[in-house]
Amino acid sequence: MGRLVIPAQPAPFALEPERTALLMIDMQRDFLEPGGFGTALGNDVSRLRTAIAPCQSLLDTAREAGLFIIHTREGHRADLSDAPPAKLERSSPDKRIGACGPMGRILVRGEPGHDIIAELAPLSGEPVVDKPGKGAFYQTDIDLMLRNRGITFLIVAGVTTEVCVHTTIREANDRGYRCLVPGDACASYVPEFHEVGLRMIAAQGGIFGCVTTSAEIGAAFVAALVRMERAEA
Ligand code: C5J
Repeated sequence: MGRLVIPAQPAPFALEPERTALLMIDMQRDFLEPGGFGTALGNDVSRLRTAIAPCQSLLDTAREAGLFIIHTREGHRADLSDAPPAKLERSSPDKRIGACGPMGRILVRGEPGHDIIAELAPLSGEPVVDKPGKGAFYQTDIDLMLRNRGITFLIVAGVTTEVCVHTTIREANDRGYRCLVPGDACASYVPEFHEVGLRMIAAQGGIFGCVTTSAEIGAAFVAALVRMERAEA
């Protein structure tokens, strides 16, 4: 498909599709549907749902272009042996990780709330990485999977902007990946954290990466596919 240049802040982002992966961060029922971890922390989970349609559009684009797609889920073993006490202690016992809620035990692997929302269900062949922390690189094999494929560019979307998306981008940036963040495909329970989180990524010449929209990414890939079809005709 050749090199693509996507309009972005603070500068256009050039990527090679063959070396690009889409990371869909934690689009789980526990964060996006009432009755899960988001609700337990006192949040209005409907705020996160603005990211669903842009994430669907990104998945369509990535699948059409044959990009490597990885979905992540934050959660813990049933015995909580991989959950640090500092993380467990944050809320009252009936609302913390491992407590029983309407979607099963909160943020526990295998429970209904831990699943990715139906709208963004992974297709077969798209790996799902279970992570015990905020960052997708912490205590997971994601770096190995990306390096084995020769991936150096990441498109990172999901929730929440300032927590798991930000932590993942920071981890990726330190490991040398070039990150592009479609801001409309990320969301936060706190709108100003979302805004400032995106600004922080693109600040200081793109200190953690570049910020764009799902529409810009879609348009760049469509244009590249059209160019390819014309060249082949
Ligand atoms: C949080 C996440 N917010 N996926 N997790 O605890 O951002």
